[in-house]
Amino acid sequence: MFEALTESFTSAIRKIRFHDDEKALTKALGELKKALLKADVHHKVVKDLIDSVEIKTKMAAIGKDQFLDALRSSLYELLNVKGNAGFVYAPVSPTVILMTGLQGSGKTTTTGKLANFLKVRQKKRVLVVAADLQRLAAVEQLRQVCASIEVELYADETSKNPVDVVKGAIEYAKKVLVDVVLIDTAGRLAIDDELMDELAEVRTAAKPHEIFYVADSMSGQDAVRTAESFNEKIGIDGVILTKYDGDSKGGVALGIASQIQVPLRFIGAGEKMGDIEIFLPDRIVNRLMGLGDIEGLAERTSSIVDEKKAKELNRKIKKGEFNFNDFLEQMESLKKMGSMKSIMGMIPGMSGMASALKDFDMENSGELKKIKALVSSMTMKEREDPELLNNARKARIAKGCGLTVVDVNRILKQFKNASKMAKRFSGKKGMQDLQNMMGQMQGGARPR
Ligand SMILES: Nc1nc2c(ncn2[C@@H]2O[C@H](COP(=O)(O)OP(=O)(O)OP(=O)(O)O)[C@@H](O)[C@H]2O)c(=O)[nH]1
Ligand SMILES: [Mg+2]
Repeated sequence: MFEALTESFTSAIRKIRFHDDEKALTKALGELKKALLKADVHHKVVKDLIDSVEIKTKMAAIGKDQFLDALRSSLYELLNVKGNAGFVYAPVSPTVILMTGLQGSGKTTTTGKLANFLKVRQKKRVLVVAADLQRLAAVEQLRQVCASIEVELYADETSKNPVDVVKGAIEYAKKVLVDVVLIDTAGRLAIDDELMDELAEVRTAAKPHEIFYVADSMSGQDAVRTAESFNEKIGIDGVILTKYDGDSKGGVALGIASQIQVPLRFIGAGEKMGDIEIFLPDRIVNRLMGLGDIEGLAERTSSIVDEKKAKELNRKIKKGEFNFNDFLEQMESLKKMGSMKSIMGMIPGMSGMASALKDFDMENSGELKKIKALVSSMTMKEREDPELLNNARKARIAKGCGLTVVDVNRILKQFKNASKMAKRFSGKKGMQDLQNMMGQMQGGARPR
């Protein structure tokens, strides 16, 4: 995420030296301007940003540090508009959030992602409400989403009236002491009066603390325009941009808050439940300037990995008891974390590597399929104790999973290395080792 934008900023930063003249500044600003316009940031937003950086740099005397400070504070001002940031809880539970947006923008998926984020990361009890009674199968879709993240769903398929459903849901939420209620609503093809009226009625019934507008970032400046008219008609408190993974330009995220004066709160970048990130201006500024976001990375990991499980795993690794079941589980959770590319950009100094990894697809990787086949051909005992694997067993397994013995040996060796490496990283020097390894990787072969 943000690779294109980060590249624009870091390349402008590289153009400025410690002590410099006006010509160098003009050149850096000119390049930045071109890059931002290319990234589809609205021209007025670009102009304001560039002007602000120029004035601030000149006021402090032209030089690299001054330029960095100016850029940092101008970016922060651009992103930090009046309103809440991240997820904000109401003083009295339950916090009620109404999810709105055009048809297909990603409301239902985002409702699930947000529920998962609040449940796993913030340990909240979440109730998701199915108030889309327009589209056939909408309730069923939401039910599947909720089942996959193990979050409770409130639905009433006999009802045709979302207002009744919402009233029932709020009453229930209060009774069973839910922390957060997320209401998924019907999509609108365009802003038409009938559906707007329905939304207004739902709003009256739900009395939400906040209304989130879910916008498809791939629709570019259209996303900004529709968010603006939703804000005029219904009033919105936050924007969530979705499908950011498919938006190679990404500039909408930079401009939307200042353009409509409503803060951007979350960004969705992928179809999986873990593919959501909280949008906090100061963190994003660091990231855009190529400084990474370790906090965000930790959050991302912990929204996937169960803390208790992580501790247990750590214990096993240290004792050398890491087995094939753990291995498979780790692979699965890496998959849930989303693409490697989006993760790399969060590690300081690694943003440049993100583009090299863009084609590395965990889910469809042939290697991962082989590993899965291999593990599923093992007996339970073998999975728990890799030491059992003698030649006869290896031959049986190879047959069972349709691989050659050479393949089986190679994967087993990989597993041994992974388990050794894990043991190393679990120690005190772990992070240092990991960084060294990353450094080597950067100069080494690219993963396929
Ligand atoms: N790549 C990608 N796909 C997404 C993302 N968010 C949602 N989608 C996909 O977009 C499609 C529509 O998502 P939904 O969540 O059903 O959208 P919706 O707004 O609820 O749609 P309606 O209920 O019909 O109005 C689905 O295929 C999702 O998987 C995202 O961040 N990235
Ligand atoms: Mg939906």
